[in-house]
Amino acid sequence: MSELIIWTYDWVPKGPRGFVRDLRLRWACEEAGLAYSVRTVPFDGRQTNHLSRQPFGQVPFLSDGELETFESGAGLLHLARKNEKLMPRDPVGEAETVQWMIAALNTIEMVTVPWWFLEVSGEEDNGLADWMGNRLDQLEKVLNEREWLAADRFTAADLLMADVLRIPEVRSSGGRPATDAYVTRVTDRPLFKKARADQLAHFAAADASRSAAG
Ligand SMILES: N[C@@H](CCC(=O)N[C@@H](CS)C(=O)NCC(=O)O)C(=O)O
Repeated sequence: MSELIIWTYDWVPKGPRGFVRDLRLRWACEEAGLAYSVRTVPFDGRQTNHLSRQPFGQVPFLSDGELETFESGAGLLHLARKNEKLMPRDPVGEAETVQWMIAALNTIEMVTVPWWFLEVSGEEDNGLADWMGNRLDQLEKVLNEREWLAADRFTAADLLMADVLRIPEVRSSGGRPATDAYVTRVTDRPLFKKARADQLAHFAAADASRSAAG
């Protein structure tokens, strides 16, 4: 079997630690029991230093033998196809899982990320607040009626949706108890905690080698 390699940065500032999207792939491998290793590209010079592998200079990307794929969603789908724990094999369960993975990225994260950028830029009136609030209200109705998004059990769709929603600021307006309970339920999983701890340890070790290098 070919070796799975998750590629991330060699270092990032403290702010994004615990949220860098290699965590999605680490967590998925852990849930599926897939062996993997983590390798790095330099954070410094990221705008140009690995464009042949990730055309936007970002991370993560994933290699699996000859195959290499960027975008955390694509990496997650690749892993989900390998293991039923992440995505059921029956056509209905699979379609539900894929549909909610795309919804996490293209309906929820597509507004939460720009909303958050405007928020941290100090804009007094965040013009995306209503749009994001509306999407989160709609999702709250769904989560009020079910424990998991697809196939009545944990899948890669929950992994991705919870990872999008766990940014504390996104849920800071409150008033969506089903969503809060969902995020807690998914991120209470021991293998999420392991993946997060591993990412934090990776960047802490990078601090140590940076300061040793002077
Ligand atoms: N849509 C991409 C987004 C990747 C992304 O935003 N990666 C961040 C780390 S979580 C990054 O590389 N940021 C540095 C940059 O954009 O220069 C994915 O899901 O893989």
